[in-house]
Amino acid sequence: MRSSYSQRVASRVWSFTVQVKNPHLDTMEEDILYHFSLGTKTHNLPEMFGDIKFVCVGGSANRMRAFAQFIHQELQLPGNSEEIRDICEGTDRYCMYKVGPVLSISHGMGVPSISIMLHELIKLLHHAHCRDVVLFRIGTSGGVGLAPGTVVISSKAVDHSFHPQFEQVVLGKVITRSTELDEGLANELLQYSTELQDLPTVIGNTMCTHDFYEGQGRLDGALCSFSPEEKLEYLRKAHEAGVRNIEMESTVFAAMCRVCGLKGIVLCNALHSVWCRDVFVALQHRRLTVGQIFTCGTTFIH
Ligand code: R2B
Ligand code: URA
Repeated sequence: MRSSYSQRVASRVWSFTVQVKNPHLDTMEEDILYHFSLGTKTHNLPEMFGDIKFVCVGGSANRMRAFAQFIHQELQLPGNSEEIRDICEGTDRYCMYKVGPVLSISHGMGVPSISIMLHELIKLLHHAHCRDVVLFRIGTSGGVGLAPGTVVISSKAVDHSFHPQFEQVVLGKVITRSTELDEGLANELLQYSTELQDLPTVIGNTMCTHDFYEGQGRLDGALCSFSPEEKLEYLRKAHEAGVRNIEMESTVFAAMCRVCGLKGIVLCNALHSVWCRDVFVALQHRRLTVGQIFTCGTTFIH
């Protein structure tokens, strides 16, 4: 029989606090989490969030509400899952739902959007004195040489040159941070996927781009500065470098989790293969994504 999550936590002797890496925070009288519409003076963050063990983040507000409702039903929590409240209702930047030990948050599209959310989330978990938190990005992506619907568990997030790094400009200078993810957790999830029916899953590198169109080699944007052959050559090189899917948030997600002592997992459904693209298949698989990700998330909690 598989051991429970808490047994696994105990056997790993986990006791990770969430570390903010900013000495200035200690000197501040109040910390306002602007884009969550929460603050240390206006809200009792330890009481509201102290028991959080899993944070699941994804791009779309509707999807993350649906995810929270699904978890609510899976955990058989009291009350009507239709009535779960958006904790961030004071702002329309992100939505946030708490269901038992699970926090479900939307992050919008692209590195700048998820990065703002992650700064405030990490501070929130720190102020709430949360321990042993695992952070999942559950998202959509374009597959590279994969059957549509395949789930990719990221071994690392890589940049446009296939390097496992995230470059952040700070005071006009580039700071480079590592984007390696937890190999043990990735293997654990892969193991679970073998127990589920019809859940093709692979571990691979996830390439994070700063654009959906030219940045991902698409020929159908408003601009296109390359030929179909050049596109295929780039994707072939990406595949050779271990890239199995492409999305737009994983590098900053991985980098910030690493620096702040959080276990981070990136789980994406490859909506379609960018080598054999079919918009209708992609749309059908959008529904499948949610189903598959639910299964992964809930299996992990059991
Ligand atoms: C996946 O899907 C979005 C683009 O359509 C982007 O946020 C991502 O990473
Ligand atoms: N998200 C992306 O960033 N790219 C895709 O191809 C699909 C979803």
